[in-house]
Amino acid sequence: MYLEDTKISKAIIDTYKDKLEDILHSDVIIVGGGPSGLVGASYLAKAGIKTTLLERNLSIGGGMWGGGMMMNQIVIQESAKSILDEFNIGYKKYEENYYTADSIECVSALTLSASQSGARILNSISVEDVIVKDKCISGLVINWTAVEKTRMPIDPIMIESKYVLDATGHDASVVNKLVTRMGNVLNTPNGTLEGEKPMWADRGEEQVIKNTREVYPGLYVSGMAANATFGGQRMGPIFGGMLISGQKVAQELIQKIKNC
Ligand code: 48F
Repeated sequence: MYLEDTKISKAIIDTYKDKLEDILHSDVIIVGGGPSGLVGASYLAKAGIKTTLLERNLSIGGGMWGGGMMMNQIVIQESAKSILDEFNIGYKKYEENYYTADSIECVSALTLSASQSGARILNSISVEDVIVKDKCISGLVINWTAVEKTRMPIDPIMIESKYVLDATGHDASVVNKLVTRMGNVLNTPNGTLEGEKPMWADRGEEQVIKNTREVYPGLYVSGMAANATFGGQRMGPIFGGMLISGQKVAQELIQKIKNC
């Protein structure tokens, strides 16, 4: 059958418009498609929560693709092994409490699970600002990453949600924007970002789970953004904490949304 050039274009325009319309209102918007954001998106969507995940880059996966120094292997500890099992990701025991997995398989499996669970995933979109009403985050301001990168003077559009999850890694870019706009309003010791502390894998992995929580009404942090916000150590290419952080934030949000 003959393939019409413009029919292909129209199919893309029509169906992408549906996606954009669909994300105008979400229960949870996750900013950042790294490991913690992807795991969070997967659990939330599986629980029937309307979840949107926005990623600045063309590819989903954040810092996981490159393993350690571009050697595409990651390390996972015992406490996160059950999450690998749940997502059907293969791993090998290296030593007691050290398991290795292929970073490409991990990103692919987490992305497929989030997408097939019903999370709406949009790439090449950057979150550039927050919507705050009555001292509560109620949505985000978004634009094409291409606009951000070329600094074209083009106005963004706005989307709403009950909750926002900052899963933007080291940048903690949603939290940073909130502080720029509102001052020291965070639920941290100094009301502002406490900043990431030096490398200490063992400590950082513990802290990232503890630091995964609400930092301002309506705004949660997970993954490295949680340690940047609450002042935790960095931990490098061990990823168990990232996975557990995504699981923890999803469990908390599911409970909050279902109880209200
Ligand atoms: O950094 P990232 O992988 O987040 P994470 O889940 O995982 C951290 C680890 O990868 C690693 C580590 C492990 O021990 O320390 O660093 O905390 O992914 C964050 C994603 O957020 C995107 C960014 O492109 C990346 O893919 N991102 C950042 N700012 C924005 C954004 C923004 N303003 N809008 C949309 N996406």
